[in-house]
Amino acid sequence: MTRLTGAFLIVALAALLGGVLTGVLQALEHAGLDLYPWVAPLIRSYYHGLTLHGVLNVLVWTTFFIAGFLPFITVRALDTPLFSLRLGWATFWLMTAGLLLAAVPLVGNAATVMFTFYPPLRAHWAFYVGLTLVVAGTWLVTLNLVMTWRLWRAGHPGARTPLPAFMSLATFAMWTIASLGIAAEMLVLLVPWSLGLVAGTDALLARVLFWFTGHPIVYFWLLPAYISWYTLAPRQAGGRLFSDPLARTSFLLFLVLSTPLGFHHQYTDPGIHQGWKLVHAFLTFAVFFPSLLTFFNVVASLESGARARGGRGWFAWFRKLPWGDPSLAAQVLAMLLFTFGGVGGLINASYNLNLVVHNTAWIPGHLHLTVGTAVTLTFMGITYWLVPHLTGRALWSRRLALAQAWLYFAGMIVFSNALHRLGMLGAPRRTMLGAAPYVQPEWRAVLPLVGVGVTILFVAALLDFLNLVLTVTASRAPAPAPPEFAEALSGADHAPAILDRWRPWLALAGLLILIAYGPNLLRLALTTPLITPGFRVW
Ligand code: HAS
Ligand code: CU
Repeated sequence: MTRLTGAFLIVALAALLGGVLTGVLQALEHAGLDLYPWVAPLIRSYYHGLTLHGVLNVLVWTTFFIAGFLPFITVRALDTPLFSLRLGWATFWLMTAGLLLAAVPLVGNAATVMFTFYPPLRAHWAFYVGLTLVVAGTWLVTLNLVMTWRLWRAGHPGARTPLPAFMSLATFAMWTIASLGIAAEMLVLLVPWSLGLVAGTDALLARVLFWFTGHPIVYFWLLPAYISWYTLAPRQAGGRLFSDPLARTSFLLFLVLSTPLGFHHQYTDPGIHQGWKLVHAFLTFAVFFPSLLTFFNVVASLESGARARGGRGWFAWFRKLPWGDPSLAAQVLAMLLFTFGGVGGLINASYNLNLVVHNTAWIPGHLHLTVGTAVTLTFMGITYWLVPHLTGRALWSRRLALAQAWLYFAGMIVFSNALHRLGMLGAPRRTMLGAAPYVQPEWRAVLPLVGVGVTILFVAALLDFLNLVLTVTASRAPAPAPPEFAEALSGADHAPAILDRWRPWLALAGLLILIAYGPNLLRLALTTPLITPGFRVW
């Protein structure tokens, strides 16, 4: 199990490094420093680099980290071995093979279609087939987790599923339902089209299927970070989880509500009645709620730790958190920035405000606070105990790790603030602004900050890699024990039995998806002629 988790982690971190290196180029380009001519044989254009950055960071880094981390958490929480280690390795190799297949056209500039791969941009078939294999691999993770849980259940009839395992299962159950959209998009539209088996495609149908998965995928990235915030961080802070039943409720709400709201990415798309967009907007406001529950529960838990360490006052206790622990510090800093990411998300979700920010630099501002900080900085914080645990070697330098977390926090404040401001001034996203003739004077004042922020972020990321590499190669001290799961002030026995059942919630999730997507998908599937030709614009 240790080696399996480690294998996933290595691929994840390698992808993060690739994404970081390509990301720097984009930001410096915005700040007026065009380095693309220097890397021309490797990266052919701004858009080639941008696609690499997006795919490696949001799709590969997250997915591989999660596919390694959650099975690790589950078997620890259930205190049983994984149902099948062989299935685990088969999953790893399937996902890695898919990744390598997709990487060939990606690196070779034959799949410069951004991480959203909207048709009629057309990539090489290997890109679509490779990504499909990665998704299929994640379903095998679900299978392994479910079987592990069933074996545990057989030996523990009537017992409440331990919270970390329950949350891991809920995360993968949610994702497995959500990923049906992208699987359909790949198998029905993109793969046959890229192979030349069908003559054309359709942008709207593809986008609907893409966002069916594309919104809930953000919770597939977020929930593993939440698992750490709920089940480990309170203990790392010296306290207890405030409420176990409330935590379960939050994850069940994510299971039910994550998928049926993808139209909030398509407010400006023609061909979908605005009434349906309104339904998805309201459901988006509903899925805000489990994050508010999380906010309350996690802050109360951290507070219990800080008070146990002598913290006083309404807010002053905050300083009494064990700030010297880099793993916890990274996660609390990630939480702080996530609050702003959440506020921005609400703005995005509001139909009329979305019209102001859609397709502007505001959106990358939002996504770097969420997946780029809440998720990534939390995962970095997790590696600070997980890598030592897996290798048996203590973290090379705790002080370097602390510096890394704070630098990342500071760099992201500068960077994301600049992007949000640029967006409100109308600067478009996904654009090589240095080459755009329409750059406004008021953008010019803000653009250098994009470069400054990213330079700080870049240093922080490199410090992270340096620390991990030195941990593996040069650290001699034995690793301390990994953090235990937090006990709860209000424990699992307070949770009503319905909170430990799957069928009612899965049925409810299916029903809501049917209502929110059924009529539109049916109409589009029946009426859409697949006639749009593919384009290669790079
Ligand atoms: Fe989003 C676009 C709406 C959350 C990622 N989002 C994106 C895109 C990405 C993304 C990648 O409605 C761009 C896609 C593309 O390329 O086009 N988003 C939301 C809403 C939420 C939200 C309502 N997004 C996320 C998360 C992401 C993510 C999470 C990744 C992990 N987003 C949108 C919309 C768009 C969008 C529209 C489309 C925009 C457009 O026009 O294209 C909510 O789920 C957010 C809820 C979050 C909160 C914050 C809770 C805070 C917590 C921390 C508490 C602890 C603290 C510690 C503060 C309510 C839990 C304090 C400590 C003490 C001790 C005091
Ligand atoms: Cu969304």
